[in-house]
Amino acid sequence: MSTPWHILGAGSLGTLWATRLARAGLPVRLILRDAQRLQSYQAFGGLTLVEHGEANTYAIPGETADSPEPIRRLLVACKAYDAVSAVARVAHRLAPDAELILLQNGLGSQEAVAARVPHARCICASSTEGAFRDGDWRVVFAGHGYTWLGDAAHPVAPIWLEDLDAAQIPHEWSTDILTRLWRKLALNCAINPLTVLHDCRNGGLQQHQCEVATLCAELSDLLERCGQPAAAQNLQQEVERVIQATAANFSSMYQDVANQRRTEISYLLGHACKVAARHGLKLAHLNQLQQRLISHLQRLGLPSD
Ligand code: NAD
Ligand code: KPL
Repeated sequence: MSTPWHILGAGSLGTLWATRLARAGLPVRLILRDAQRLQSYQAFGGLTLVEHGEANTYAIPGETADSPEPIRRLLVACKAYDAVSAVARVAHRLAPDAELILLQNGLGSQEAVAARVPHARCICASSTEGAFRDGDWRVVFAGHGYTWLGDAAHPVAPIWLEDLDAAQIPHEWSTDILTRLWRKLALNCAINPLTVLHDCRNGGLQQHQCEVATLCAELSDLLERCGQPAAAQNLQQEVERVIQATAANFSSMYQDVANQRRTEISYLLGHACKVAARHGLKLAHLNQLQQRLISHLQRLGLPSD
């Protein structure tokens, strides 16, 4: 039997992956937060994926972190701020050859997870797929996209990519995953906080072109300074292209704030400002943006970390 996929975090992306893997006949186990969530899940009888308006339910077995089965392949599908604590709860179950796939947006959480489980192979992912929950244990596949996977320490692709082919999860093995993660971080830093502060859709930033351009210039300096010149190339043009292409959408950070959910600020803007400070780089506008966003979140009573 092929190696089971353990899915840590049955939220939007976790469900999107779990249901497609299960649909392909691959063994999948969901690791739920606690006995209460497990009971709720079992009462529902499975995870539902809604795609092109059609809902299908998959009876994927669930368990908690203290289940005894060893874990060889773990998809970490929590938010960046939950990733280390969630992985710590299953660390004792990781087999000596365990591999972790980290789906978190931004940067910082991947390094923290790798430090917590130094013997496991950690593979980072950057995804443009989109999904959201529209009910308990139910997820809507909202945006078809692509997932790049890579391991900055070992360029060799893992054998289980064939499971992703079977599950029809569009993907590519990337030998420059860090560059991809930095590029996405820069895009998110140039767009997401401003949509929150100006209370607008992505397209609304066309009214704030100077502000966007100033941030792009500082972000490009940062990318150059931290050894990511390829991620800095034509950043402003790419940001303007994304603003135009996604003009009608609300950014993920905007949606988090609108739904009174904690944002991943520390792994986006927070990470950028921290790395800049470490390099002795003064990025006045980026720091000011971080302060404005923190004050805004605090005024709304939301966590600012
Ligand atoms: P989500 O909030 O929908 O799901 C996270 C899940 O993890 C929740 O169900 C939560 O209960 C669970 N969780 C947290 N701690 C846990 C623990 N200790 N044990 C078990 N479960 C635990 O989040 P999401 O939207 O799926 O996002 C996950 C990551 O993927 C984020 O970093 C996000 O930025 C990134 N991402 C999401 C999308 C998307 O469309 N949703 C797209 C690209 C990237
Ligand atoms: O990734 C995004 C997000 O909303 O998180 C885009 C659409 C690129 C805006 O930054």
